[in-house]
Amino acid sequence: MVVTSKPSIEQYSYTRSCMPTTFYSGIPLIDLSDPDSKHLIVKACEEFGFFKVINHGIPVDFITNLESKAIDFFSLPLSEKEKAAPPAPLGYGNKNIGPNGDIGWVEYLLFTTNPDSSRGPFFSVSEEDSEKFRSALNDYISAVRKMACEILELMADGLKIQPRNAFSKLLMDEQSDSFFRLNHYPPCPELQTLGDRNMIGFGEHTDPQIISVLKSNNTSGLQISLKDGNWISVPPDQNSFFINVGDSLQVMTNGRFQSVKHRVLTNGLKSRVSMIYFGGPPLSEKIAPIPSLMEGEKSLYKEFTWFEYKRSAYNTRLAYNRLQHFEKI
Ligand code: GA4
Repeated sequence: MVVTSKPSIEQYSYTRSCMPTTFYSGIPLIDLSDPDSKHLIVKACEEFGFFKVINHGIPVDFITNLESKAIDFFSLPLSEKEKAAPPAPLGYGNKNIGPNGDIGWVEYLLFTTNPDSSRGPFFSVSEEDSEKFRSALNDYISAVRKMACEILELMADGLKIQPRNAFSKLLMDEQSDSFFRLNHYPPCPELQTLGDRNMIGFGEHTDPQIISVLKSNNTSGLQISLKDGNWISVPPDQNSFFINVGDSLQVMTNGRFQSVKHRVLTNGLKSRVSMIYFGGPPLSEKIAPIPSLMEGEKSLYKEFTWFEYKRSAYNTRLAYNRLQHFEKI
């Protein structure tokens, strides 16, 4: 992160009148070992588009290993980070989010989970470090993808969709267009001088893909928007995963599940590190409501492929309602 002087923090966005440390206690909690979890998952996706997962079965070593490698990377001098993973457009990013002028108090590594492209330019710092990092990433991403698929299959069961891999097969497809993101939100001590304003680490948005799996350290900052439009702060939990419904799943369920609007607020004292897997379909996949969910209902959306949605999404600012172009009037 570039070291900032006081005046430059004014270039960031802020929100007023919310209390980032008042945590919301009603986030749905899904125990993956509970035989009833499929019904609870469906309910959580309908009401929040968001839930927390425990008993996930992901080896702790995979998590701590990747997290410590991410921290090592973000601790490098800026010039080293830029050299090790140049943005092209994936790679290391600092403050700038996406191609359309959004900025946040964040630095990150962003790449596709396709094995070929993740080989890319990462960690040219040392060949040995690169190899270790790649192996930590592969272990983590494979385990998280497996859990995401299990959750998508429970969703399909809960929705009585046949076959039960109707969603998960899209993530397992060799051509699946999935992403992975490591975010570092440095603390911003100058925040104390800002009164009741909160600085934006990552601006409000919904995720375009099917499902996102987020893991963070114990630092607060993540907020989600409830259906009534109120923002609530998610209590951090370093031992659990958080799941977001993405825009594509909203379409595939014909609006029964809602993609969740979320954002991250900057912390004045502690660093926040998060790791997010964005499970997406192949580029050529038609995104449309699953026929068995329609039962006499009309599709709320015009037909489109994931490629068309992505192309349109990359022309928008973060906070934009991307699905509106694809809604039937
Ligand atoms: C939001 C979810 C993921 O982080 C992401 C983001 C992507 C980017 O950072 O390049 C986008 C954003 C995200 C949606 C709209 C466009 C694209 C930034 C942006 C302004 C990697 C993704 O897939 O979509």
